[in-house]
Formats: sequence, structure tokens, C-alpha cells
Amino acid sequence: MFRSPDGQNEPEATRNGQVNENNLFSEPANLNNSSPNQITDTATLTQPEMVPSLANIELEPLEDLVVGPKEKHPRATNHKTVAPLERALLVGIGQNGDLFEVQDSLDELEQLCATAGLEVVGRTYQNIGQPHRSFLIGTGKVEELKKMARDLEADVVVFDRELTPTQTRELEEAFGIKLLDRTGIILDIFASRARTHEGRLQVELAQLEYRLPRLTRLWTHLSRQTGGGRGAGGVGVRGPGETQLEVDRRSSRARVAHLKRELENVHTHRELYRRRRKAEGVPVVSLVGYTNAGKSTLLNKLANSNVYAEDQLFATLDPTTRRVRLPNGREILLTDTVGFIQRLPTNLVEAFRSTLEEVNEADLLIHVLDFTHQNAQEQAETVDAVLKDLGAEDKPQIVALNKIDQYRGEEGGIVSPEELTQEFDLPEEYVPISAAKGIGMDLLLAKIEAALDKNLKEVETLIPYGKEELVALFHQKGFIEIEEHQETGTYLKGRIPPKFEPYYANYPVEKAS
Ligand SMILES: Nc1nc2c(ncn2[C@@H]2O[C@H](COP(=O)(O)OP(=O)(O)OP(=O)(O)O)[C@@H](O)[C@H]2O)c(=O)[nH]1
Ligand SMILES: [Mg+2]
Repeated sequence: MFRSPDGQNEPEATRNGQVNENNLFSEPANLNNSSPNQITDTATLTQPEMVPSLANIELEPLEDLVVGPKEKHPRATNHKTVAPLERALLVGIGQNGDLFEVQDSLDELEQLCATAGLEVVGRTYQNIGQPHRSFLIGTGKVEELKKMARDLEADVVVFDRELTPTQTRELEEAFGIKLLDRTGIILDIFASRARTHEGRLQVELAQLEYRLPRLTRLWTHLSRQTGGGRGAGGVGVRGPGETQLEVDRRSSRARVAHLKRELENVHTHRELYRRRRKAEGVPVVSLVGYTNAGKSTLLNKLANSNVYAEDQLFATLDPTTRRVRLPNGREILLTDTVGFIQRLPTNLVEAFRSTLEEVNEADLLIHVLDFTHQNAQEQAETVDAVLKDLGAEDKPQIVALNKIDQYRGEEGGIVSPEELTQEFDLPEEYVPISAAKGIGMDLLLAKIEAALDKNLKEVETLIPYGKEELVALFHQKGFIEIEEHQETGTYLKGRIPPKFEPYYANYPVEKAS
């Protein structure tokens, strides 16, 4: 049985030297390690009929295609030194058909509030049948909440739902103190996390669109008063859009239009990157999953990198890509991006659509799931629903059941991935791992290899001498099993992405007659 309870063992991935030690900001790894110079002049290659010109395929190193925020550690949201924190009273809403139990959802909201820098001083909930148009909750509950907020000296009431602008206005007036909803909190966290230009634009757009219909005089007045030095306005009104609160709606709308245009430019740029990546033929593997599942920890383990990973919701916002070498020598681009959450705000999904839809470009998804979380099932369903919404539900997927180091077997010890696979009768595409301890990395890498190999074409070819560029191309893009220098040329047997197969069609292996 595999044991690594104390983390003393070297992580498997680094022990067996399978991972690439380079990352974006260190020495560039040379993609063209087989024979870089032989294929730079791609225009000289013979071009088979009906095959896109190789001259369009850029073969320069991938360094500039590997993107991500350059700061290792983002600024912390919760400035401990700044006092006092705003005191929050949380209100859960239970409705038939909800995926999460009301208390579980409140637990999550509490974590979100802590991440946003609020001090939670109380929580309550109401099961509602038909939502009240003005207050969402019943009028009796509104009175109860007013009293509770007064007794607890709360500065803010936080609803575990996205409230309509009318409900926000009515409730705010009823309570006389600041009112936030789940969406406001999530947007606030995103605002403090965005690092890249695109990320900042997207968050600002989502915030403006969310706030515009909610701008009230009371709100603006209160947001000027609160905050205690944590940035004008405090939680929920912080971020790139906060100055916009002071200007009139018309200029806010103009700003929205401007942001949309800017984002379009950024997206055109991103599209170019995408096309170049595709042309490179290096498979893209995307980490997806619920927030805090361990995606960044897994990226760090596999790519030996130092991406920010923390026990907080939405630690990662901007996508980061790192190069990883598989045991069979093949290189992949591994992408880590924003985590999902139940009731992901609509504005946010829209603003981040282009980032989120990157999963559609991936050759393979690794769905990282916190196997030990009490809501693992609900979280998995949420992720599946978001993937479906993005149109990525049919992508090949491996489910990495993470944090198994926290799982205890009958005898109280850590259970190996193999034993867990047996115990839970896990299907082929599931693999139990511990990203933090490096357990199950071999198995995961083997599954990634197998899944990607399914996309490759078997090729057997005899390349005449003088066409070395085709040999080099095979080395770079494919996976060689046999290479022999024969009398008339180089014999190659292996697998290659389908788009490169036609280049070898002109050079079949002569069959002995
Ligand atoms: N015990 C244990 N903790 C883990 C494991 N993997 C990740 N964690 C912890 O889980 C927390 C979240 O990890 P991250 O890698 O930041 O998770 P993420 O999925 O990137 O989260 P977001 O970026 O917030 O969406 C951190 O405190 C990690 O140390 C694991 O295998 N075992
Ligand atoms: Mg992360």
C-alpha cells in the first residue's frame, strides 16, 4: 500500500523525473529538442494535396504561448491590520429543487464572506415557497431580521441569493443598513483577485452591469460612510468600478460600452494565441472544478510551478498555463483557471464567457473534485452543469478525486488510489489522488497519456533521405515507437495527431511483393 501520510516521501511526479522543471518564468524549455533547426524552413517541405500549407504552422518555441499572471502572490483581500471589519448577518433561502441544502449553502456563503473580509456575526434562513416580489422573504421575517441586525450590531445583511434590483432597494430601505447578495460578494472577491488586463476588464464589466440597476441614493450614501479604511465603500462596493459609483449612470453606460470594445480587442488577440497553439499541435489539457478543489495545487505538482494556491474560495481567477512532460516524453499544455461555484452570477459568466469557453479548446479536461468535501456530489453536479452551459459536456474527461490523504479507511489509515478504486468500484476515467502529497500522480499521468493517445493516428512511413524535415516533424509532433535508418531512407513507426498524417501519405512503407 502506498503510504505518504506525513508528506516525507518525495512526490511521485518529481521523483521519477516525469515533469518538466521549466515554467514560464524560468529558462525556456526547448520544444524543438529533437532537431530544432531542420524544420524552421517549413516552406521547403513537399506539400501533399489537400493539406494545409506547413508554412502556416509556426514552429517557434512555445514560450510566448504559455500565459498567466506574473505575480506569484496576489495581494491578500483580508487586511488584518485594518479595523474594524464590517459585521455581517447572513440570510439563507431554502427553496424546493435547490441543489444544495440551505445550511450547506450558508456554510459556503460564510466562507465567501470571510474571503471578502466580512466578519459573520449571525445567520438565519427561511424556506420559501413563492418568493415575495419586493422582499423575497416574508414580511414577518423582514421584521425579525431587522431586530436581529440591531441586536447583533450588524453593518450589513447578506442574502444567499441574487436579489433583483427591486428586492435590493426594498430590503435596503426596510433594514436601513447596507444590503448585499451572494453575487455582490462574489464580484467583490473577483475584483480583488483579477491580475491580468483581461481579468480586470471582465470584472469591471460584470460589476458595472450588476450595480447599474441597483444604484440608489441610500446605497451611494452608505457606501461613502462605511468601509473603515478598507477602500471607499467597503465590501461589495470595492474594486475597479468603485469610482464609477460617483458618476452618473450615463457615463457608467458609456464605460460599459468602452469595456465591451476593449474586451473584444483582447479576445481577438486571444483567438490568435489559440490558433497558434492549435497549429503547434501540443495537446491542451484543462483543469476544471469547483472552487477550492485543488486545481492549482495539482498544476503546481505536475508542472513543478508556484501558482497561488490557498484554502480560500476563488484563489485563482486568471487562467495560467504551464508545460508538462508526460512519461512517454510527450509535452502537454496544462491550464488552470477560475473555479466554479453554485449560482455563479450571470453577469460574471457573461463577462468571463471567453475565458470560460477556453475549456472548449482543450483536448482533455481533468475535473478535479474534493473527494472529502461533504458536498462533493453537489459540487460535481454544479461543475457538470457549468460545463454543459459552456457546451463542453462531451469533451473527454478524467475525474481526479482529490485530497484522498484526508480520507481514512476502516483501520484509520490512508487508503491507496488502487484500494479506493476497488472499494468504490470506480470507472476507468476516475483516479483518486492527493495533489498536495503527490499521491496517485503516476496513475493520473498514465490516464492522461492514454486519453490523449486515443486521438492519435498510427503512422508507418519510409522517409527518403533529403526529407529530414519530415523526420523532425514526427519527432516534434508525434510519438515514435520505432526509428530505423534503412538503405533508402528513415523508417518511422509511431502515432501522430491526425492533422499531420497526410504529410506521410506520400511516403508509405514499401510492402515486399
Ligand atoms: N489535504 C489536502 N489538501 C489539499 C490537496 N490539494 C489541495 N489541497 C488544499 O486545498 C486548498 C485549495 O487548493 P487550491 O489548489 O488553491 O484549489 P483551487 O481548485 O485552485 O481553488 P480556486 O483557485 O479557489 O478555485 C489549499 O489549501 C490546498 O492546500 C490535497 O491533496 N490534500
Ligand atoms: Mg486555484
